[in-house]
Amino acid sequence: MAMHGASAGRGACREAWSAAVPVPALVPLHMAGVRRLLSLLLPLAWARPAGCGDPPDGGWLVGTVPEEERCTVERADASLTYSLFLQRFAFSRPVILRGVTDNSAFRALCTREKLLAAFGAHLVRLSTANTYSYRKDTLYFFGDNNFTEWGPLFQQYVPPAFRIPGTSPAYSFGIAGSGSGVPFHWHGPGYSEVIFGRKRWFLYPPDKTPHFHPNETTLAWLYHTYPALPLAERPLECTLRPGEVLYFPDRWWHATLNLDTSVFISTFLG
Ligand SMILES: O=C(O)CCC(=O)C(=O)O
Repeated sequence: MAMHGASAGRGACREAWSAAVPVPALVPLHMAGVRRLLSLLLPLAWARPAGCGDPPDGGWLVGTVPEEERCTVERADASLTYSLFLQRFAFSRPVILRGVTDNSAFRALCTREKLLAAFGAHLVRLSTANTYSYRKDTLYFFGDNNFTEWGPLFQQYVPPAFRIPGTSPAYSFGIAGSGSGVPFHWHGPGYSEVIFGRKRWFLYPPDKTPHFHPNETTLAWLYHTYPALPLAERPLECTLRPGEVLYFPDRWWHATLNLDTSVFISTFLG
């Protein structure tokens, strides 16, 4: 896995990373004890926010999967109040929130180098879709986090403040290669924030079942099914970038496609 992406310049910071030393792939060798994990993470707790010393794109690989022509998911900024969120979005449609939380400290812990240092020796279970038995060709790490091991990292994450009454939050942290994704499925409401990379989302309301085949990956669906959809049958869609948080309401169909290697964290409201 390459250490740095091909995205265009981040000024002076870029040079420092062009000679990055390769590190072992993020593949687990054995389960380590909590004691060891904490000792690995402790120095990270003092990490400064991402800055000049950090690689562009967190050291994660930039992909070539295309973005949508036009983002059709509404966006809101920090001026969105809780009552407006409840009124306009919580129970009716998705929204992308920008500038609602500052996760620069968490982001600084999620560079490839830092995650390898803290978790590179740990066993992780790779997942794919969670409603059907899809062909396992876009496996990636998400949704099966051991909260004892990953807890110290999660403690640094600042989730979006808006809650849905009667629900409580649960995190799911993930790292995914370019071209991987989860095909259409639905469940309860939640948030998904991109920490590094880009993640493209496709969404349909609960009463509009998407055209898709349970054994088809999102990438295959994008190339084979999506182009033939009449405009009126296209999903809502948008590509999320670092710092952006998607809110999806209860039972909305959604599929994801990781355009780059992406690092992300979901907050499920169950
Ligand atoms: O973030 C992803 O790629 C998949 C997340 C998702 O759709 C889910 O966990 O339900």
